[in-house]
Amino acid sequence: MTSNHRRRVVVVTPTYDERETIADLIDAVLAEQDRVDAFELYVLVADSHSQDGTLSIVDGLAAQNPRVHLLDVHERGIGIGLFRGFQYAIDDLGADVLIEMDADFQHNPGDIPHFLQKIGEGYDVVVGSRFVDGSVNEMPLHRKALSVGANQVVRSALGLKNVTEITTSYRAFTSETFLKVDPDSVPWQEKSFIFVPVFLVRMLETGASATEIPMTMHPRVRGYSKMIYWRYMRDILSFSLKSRLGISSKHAG
Ligand SMILES: Nc1nc2c(ncn2[C@@H]2O[C@H](COP(=O)(O)OP(=O)(O)OP(=O)(O)O)[C@@H](O)[C@H]2O)c(=O)[nH]1
Ligand SMILES: [Mg+2]
Repeated sequence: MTSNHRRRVVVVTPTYDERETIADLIDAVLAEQDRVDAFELYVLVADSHSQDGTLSIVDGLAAQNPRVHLLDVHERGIGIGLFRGFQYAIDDLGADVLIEMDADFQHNPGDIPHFLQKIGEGYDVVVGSRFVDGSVNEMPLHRKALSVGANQVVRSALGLKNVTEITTSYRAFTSETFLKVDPDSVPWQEKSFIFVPVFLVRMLETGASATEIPMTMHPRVRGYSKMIYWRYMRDILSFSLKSRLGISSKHAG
């Protein structure tokens, strides 16, 4: 009966064409249940109507396992997948805590207990970082350089001091914190990945207590990348400049 008091965690993973990893990822996430007694783990795959069979793989797994859920958001964009996924996880799955995580195994499911330990200590937002002691970043050099640059630009433009990592999408936060963020202040309908850094900034602006944990970042080995770098860098620079100049737009980005 103690399980009645366990907090429900929904790991929301956005997907577009991830048939090569999604089944293994779901297994690996749910296998962490044994290491997180105080929480109940669920997975929600928020898919942009993939063309490669991802939908039917997840549909099949969801039919067999009540811990697995699928949301087809129909439109393209990581922001739409994540934002609609968080809403669905709270409204339909009763999430107390959300974890935002990529589906291609670049984020290590083994880090989940470390995120949840910090949530258990009372933090509202826990950020996985490649820039704190103990982190492991196996990305190629040019990708490392890009992430260092993008993080520096946003952090210095906004004067962010308490987080070192804004660009990778591996975080845990409470549903309460998500609900405090004004949907109009995050560019969740943009097709670029700009949603990822802006969403974290908006959560921090709610006054949420935040901490970072070291994370392990692997290069992608299966499937293909959907990141369009020039678009992302353009949007990062534009967001940083607007923030610096105090210009607010309805869909900031
Ligand atoms: N729902 C949804 N998810 C997406 C979309 N584009 C990307 N994703 C997912 O967002 C996550 C990150 O996308 P990636 O293509 O891996 O981007 P990245 O990790 O920056 O780039 P790589 O290092 O090259 O993999 C993955 O789980 C993708 O499947 C989209 O249009 N809709
Ligand atoms: Mg990736």
